[in-house]
Amino acid sequence: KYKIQQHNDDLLKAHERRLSYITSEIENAEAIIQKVVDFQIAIPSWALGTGGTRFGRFSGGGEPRTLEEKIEDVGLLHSLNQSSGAISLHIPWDIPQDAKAIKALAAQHGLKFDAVNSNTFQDQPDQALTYKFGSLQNVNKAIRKQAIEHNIEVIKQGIELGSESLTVWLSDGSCFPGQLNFRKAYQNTLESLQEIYAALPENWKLFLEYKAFEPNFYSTTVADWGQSYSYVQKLGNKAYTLVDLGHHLPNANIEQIVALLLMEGKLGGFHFNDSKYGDDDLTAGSIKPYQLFLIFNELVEGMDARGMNHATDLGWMIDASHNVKDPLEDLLQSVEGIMMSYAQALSVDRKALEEAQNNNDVVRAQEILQNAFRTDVRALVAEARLRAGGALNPLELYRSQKVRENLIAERGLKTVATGL
Ligand code: PSV
Ligand code: MN
Ligand code: MN
Repeated sequence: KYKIQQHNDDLLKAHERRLSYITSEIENAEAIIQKVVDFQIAIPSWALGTGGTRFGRFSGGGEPRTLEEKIEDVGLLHSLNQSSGAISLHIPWDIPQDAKAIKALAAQHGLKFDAVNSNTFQDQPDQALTYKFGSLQNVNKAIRKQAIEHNIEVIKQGIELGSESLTVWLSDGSCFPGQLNFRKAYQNTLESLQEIYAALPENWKLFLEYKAFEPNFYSTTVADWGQSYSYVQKLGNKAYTLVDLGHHLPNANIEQIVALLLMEGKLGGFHFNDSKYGDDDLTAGSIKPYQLFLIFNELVEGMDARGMNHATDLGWMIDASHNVKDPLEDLLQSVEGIMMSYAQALSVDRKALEEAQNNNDVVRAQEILQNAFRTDVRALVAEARLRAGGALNPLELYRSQKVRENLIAERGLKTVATGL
């Protein structure tokens, strides 16, 4: 549909030149290509439109107005890169009225449903009780019950769609000292989570996402990985911690957090994005690419040590927001950034690194990692896309095919995607 064949033919010669160079440089190039082919990153339904900030929102035009159109947009990304074969829904921003039809539409685009996300951080128009002072932690039992029931409803909707995990992110916390009894807030949250956990099907996972601050600015009830770990540990073996890269205090060593959670068997998955200041939700790999590489370095090492399947054993999702860029272009960039970090991590000489570590050869160890990070693996990632039936340069094809212009013609210039 997007003239992928012709595009690839045009770029093939230059691509092959680059590919032959990199495959002569990297010993396991063929294995890397295969692993990249298998790797899929779920696209969040809420990142297909312009998010904006609390100060304003500048609509980009042609944004999806319905769940069907969101699925079409992810299908479009997937047809270009063959790496975005899943969509993550946020309920009730997304309301799958007719689950069967929605599932069939997704299947037409080769898409699966990744984790479903619940929302107890906003009040909905038809909602009886307010979440102003928290949801699962609330001092009011009826409010906790309402939030629990919402989560159970989200699980039910997810089952209909073939989803197999629930992501819970809680904005619960407090804005001023004294507002909250921390112990009671913890206890209420735990008991509420236990009720939600009890409603999970056998093959499902529950991901508990942590976040240091915002919207609460004094305390957050699930604020860091240790707190999330403490809950999921108590909940049981279907509960895991979810790492959103933007949810840490400045300078946190995220790669070490990832290594430890993985070692404890409690790492569930990711929300990839990048940030300079806080929960900036920027394009993955755009600000701190070395950090993203170091995270993948721990993932590859730790998953291999545990005999895990890279493609299927963790939840790989993007969580992003766009203010000035075309959301679809931004998502293509994010997926590319993630794939590059993954490919670079796969190229690390593990044996040599272990040797250097055992000899306390700091310089050598550092050189090994930096060498992998400084290697241009773009041709390997492009080759993976080519083999999977995608475009050698998805962004270039997206632009030359005037995809956004066509979407604007079809959907209009002033569109408001549902979501934040
Ligand atoms: C919260 O900041 C968060 O990262 C959670 O994953 C939410 O579900 C999402 O953003 C909402 O945009
Ligand atoms: Mn997130
Ligand atoms: Mn966030």
